[in-house]
Amino acid sequence: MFLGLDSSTQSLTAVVIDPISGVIACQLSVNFGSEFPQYQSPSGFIPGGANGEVHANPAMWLEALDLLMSRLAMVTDLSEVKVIAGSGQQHGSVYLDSTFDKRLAALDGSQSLAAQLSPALTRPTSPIWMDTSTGAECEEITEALGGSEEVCRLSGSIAIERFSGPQIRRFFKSDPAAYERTARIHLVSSFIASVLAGKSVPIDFGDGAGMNLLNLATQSWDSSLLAATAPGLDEKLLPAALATTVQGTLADYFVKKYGFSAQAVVALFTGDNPASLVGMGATTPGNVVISLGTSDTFFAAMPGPKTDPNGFGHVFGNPAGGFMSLICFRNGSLAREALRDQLGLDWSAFDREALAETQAAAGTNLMLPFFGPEITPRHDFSAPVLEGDAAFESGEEPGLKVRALLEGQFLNMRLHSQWMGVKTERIRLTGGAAQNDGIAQLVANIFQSPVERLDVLNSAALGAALIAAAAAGHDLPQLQETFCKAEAGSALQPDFALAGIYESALGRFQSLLAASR
Ligand code: XUL
Repeated sequence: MFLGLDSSTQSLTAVVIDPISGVIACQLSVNFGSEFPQYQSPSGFIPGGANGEVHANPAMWLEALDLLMSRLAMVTDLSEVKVIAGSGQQHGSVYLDSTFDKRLAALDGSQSLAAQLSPALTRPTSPIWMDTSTGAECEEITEALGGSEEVCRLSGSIAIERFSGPQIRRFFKSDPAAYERTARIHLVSSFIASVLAGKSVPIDFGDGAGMNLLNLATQSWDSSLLAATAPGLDEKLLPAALATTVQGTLADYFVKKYGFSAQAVVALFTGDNPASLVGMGATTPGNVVISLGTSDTFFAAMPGPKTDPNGFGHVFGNPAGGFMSLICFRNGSLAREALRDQLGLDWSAFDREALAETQAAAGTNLMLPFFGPEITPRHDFSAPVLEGDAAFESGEEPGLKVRALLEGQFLNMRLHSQWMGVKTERIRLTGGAAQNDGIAQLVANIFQSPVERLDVLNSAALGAALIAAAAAGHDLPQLQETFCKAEAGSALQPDFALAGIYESALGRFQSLLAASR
């Protein structure tokens, strides 16, 4: 059996797979907010931070690891687990002094992980991906490199507030003595992997690319980015490596306390998005995952390290080798819900009015679907922009508005993923709104690609379990074939007759966008 863990913003999840019988043997989650109220982090982070700070306490993640393992041991024979791999929320960074590795090597089963390892933290809490406090540091790094294009060309993303490099720089500037005492900097992923391995293990290429520090072309820490971030940083990071590499045996602590085999090994952990790419069965170029959530995300495998000339999208390492894109759209469900409420509709009316009753209007009316600031494209929109016929612009036919909003969202996605230069051959759609047949058909029509829906609950933790099995020599494409199947009957073909209509709508959408910014 193979164990995948995902340490996300709100919870720690485990998925155990048996690749021979092709079954998920067990899935379990521990919710940080409800299980550990003493950390006062109901949604997994400390609310009310000043100046855009969003931090979480790493001790809480450690308590969750102990609790999850104890619950897993009650329902699974953990001595059957051969390899453990995992993923973490991306960008979160953990700062540790020189006692960390000694503490890891001497973990005592009679005490908790949190009690034994927390004293090694040089920064008591970790900035996570929701943090926006590093605007000044992003500017300084960008200036030192001679501009955003260069930071993006080297690292795959322009300097971004939530990325770990700017966060490290802010720590160095605000508490230089504590930075100096920091011997090791980990990401959430490599921190948890290190605890399991009983020694500090590297950051992988997937998660490492979310730091503005990894050189995509050489897959190693970039000396000019390191120098622009903080002094002595190279000594605090281990060389980055591929996720599927095994790092050593599981620490004795877990063997004795939870009944794992002494032969169980730990593979490198990666970021939750790279792990999801694996868990959604989308690691080969041509496959695209669109996740419809509070924000929408688009991610896809890429053969080479191409970067977004506009600097909106990100490039990370693909755990299966090669690269992947990640593009976030802030106005996802937020915008869908805002329009639904404005028009006083429920979801089924949204679907019916928009899509069944307005078929003939496909590609006619345009809406820039932004109810507030957007990041792709980066602009402070305040309300949607409309361009179309009188019935649409006056709002007398609400269905036309719904159609134009959804078309606008997916035209915007198609437009801002073109830089990847990879032809979309199959889209795997996930997230709440993916279950809506009208929306799924619209995605197929706009991208002119088949769309499948996937019945995967915990795609990152499942991806991690597949990485664990691949690290032991199982064939990854074969594993994906078994574990990442589309829901029966969920596949939709595009309406090819609409290809030209949406091609022309895409051009008009682009012009409207250019005129509105
Ligand atoms: C990606 C990002 C988020 C986190 C969520 O850049 O910030 O998707 O990985 O866990």
